[in-house]
Amino acid sequence: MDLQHIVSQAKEMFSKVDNGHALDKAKSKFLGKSGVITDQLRKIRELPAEEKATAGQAINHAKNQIEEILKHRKDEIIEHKLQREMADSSIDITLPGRGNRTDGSYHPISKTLDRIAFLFNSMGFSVIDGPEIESDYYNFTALNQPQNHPARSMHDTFYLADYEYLLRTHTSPMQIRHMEEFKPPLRVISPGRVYRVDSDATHSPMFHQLEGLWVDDNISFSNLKGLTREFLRAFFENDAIDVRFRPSYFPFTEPSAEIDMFFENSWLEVGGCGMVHPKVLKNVGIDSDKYQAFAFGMGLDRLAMIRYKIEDLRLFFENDIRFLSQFT
Ligand code: 2NL
Repeated sequence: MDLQHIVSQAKEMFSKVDNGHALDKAKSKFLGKSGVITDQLRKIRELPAEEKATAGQAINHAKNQIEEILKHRKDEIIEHKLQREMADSSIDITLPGRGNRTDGSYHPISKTLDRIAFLFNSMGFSVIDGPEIESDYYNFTALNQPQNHPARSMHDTFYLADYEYLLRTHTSPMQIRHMEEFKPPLRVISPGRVYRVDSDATHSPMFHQLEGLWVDDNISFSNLKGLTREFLRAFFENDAIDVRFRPSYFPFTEPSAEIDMFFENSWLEVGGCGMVHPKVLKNVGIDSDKYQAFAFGMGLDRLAMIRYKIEDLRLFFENDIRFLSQFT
């Protein structure tokens, strides 16, 4: 049989198959146990001795050619398969990136708090932080609200361990702890989560309070008014904002006032304040003949609602991404 004819037969057969399995089958027709080339090699035995060497060389040459063609075709098939897979795939690696969609953003309450901390820092206040689970003593008794004091009913909360502990109803307990630990003069704000039994569009069982405290030997009620007014004007970026103090009552301050501000044609209540009650100062070992102190409390959530014009307090706590992503 003409060896070159066998080689071109192999070439033609290999070129007609398009997958590895079919190629293996075609290969065995030439190089397998009973393949054409194997057959030829076997037949060398029958040839006269002087022809054996030449025939052997020729057959091996043909065999090498076929193996070469096979390898080439195998590479082609692999390459085609890859090309086909890339064409079918929905990933277009030439498209530009879509950006990182998992970037988070600050919660409006956090942004508001950062801003408030910055403003008070610039007026010499430090920020203090403390436990949300408090003892009855720090939340009520130290603040001149002993057991059975009627003002306690306005601050009903969630209790733990048979009423021995509770979720703080204001951040004042932290200020009490601070006055116990450090000597005046003191200037701090204590922002944080507080809890009350209350729930509707403008009240949430958990909300954020911002309290401030200044203890010094030459401060007065008029400083308190000036400070709260300056803070509100800076916070709302409006130097024309009017602030009004309305007489009020808190067990821990005397005198006490509600803080109202004139905003977009009406008076809004934004917090309460007063001169710290002498009994409270006595409870923390501060001599009220030597020092005066004033304190104020505001709803952080309420300040954020006014600033961002948010109508419903509950939006802050529902974690709806459509709401939160507007505060990047
Ligand atoms: C409000 C009113 C207020 C205070 C908080 C305070 C703290 C200490 C001593 C005395 Cl340690 N007073 N804090 C005083 C008056 C009012 O909060 O409407 N908060 C949302």
